[in-house]
Amino acid sequence: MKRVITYGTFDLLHKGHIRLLKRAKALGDHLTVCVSTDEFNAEKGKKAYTPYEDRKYILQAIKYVDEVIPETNWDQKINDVIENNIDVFVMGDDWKGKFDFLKDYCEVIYLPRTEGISSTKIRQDLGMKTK
Ligand code: C2G
Repeated sequence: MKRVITYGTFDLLHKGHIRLLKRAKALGDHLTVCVSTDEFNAEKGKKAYTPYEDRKYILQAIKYVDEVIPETNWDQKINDVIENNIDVFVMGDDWKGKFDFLKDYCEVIYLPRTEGISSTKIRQDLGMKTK
């Protein structure tokens, strides 16, 4: 059972998120998604439109997603990888290199982002605040 993990806010869910989750799941048999809590998003300087519980509920409905756990800080990844017996850590390549320290614990893969879409672009196009 090859176990994969990925992290994110997954606000205003769009095709870029789904393509990331689909490709992440294809790398193994089980995908855990670690979703930023509203409090952690504030630390990231982001304010999600959709509250954590709803972002979790939405992700749990996606066929590529097997488990959803909270991301509450920047420093939990090594422990998450060990505790969840993770084989592969996956992120979009806007994060390329940022999590290479995990290579001591699991495979680290950065996947090309989906061009032309982002939660920020959606907010801008809708005339919403982007932060
Ligand atoms: N993504 C993508 N293509 C897009 C937009 C996003 O592949 N057009 C990917 C990102 O690279 C990321 C995932 O979808 O791997 C989730 O994106 P965000 O919700 O924006 O996540 P982020 O705020 O970058 O949080 O500890 C890591 C952070 O929690 C990552």
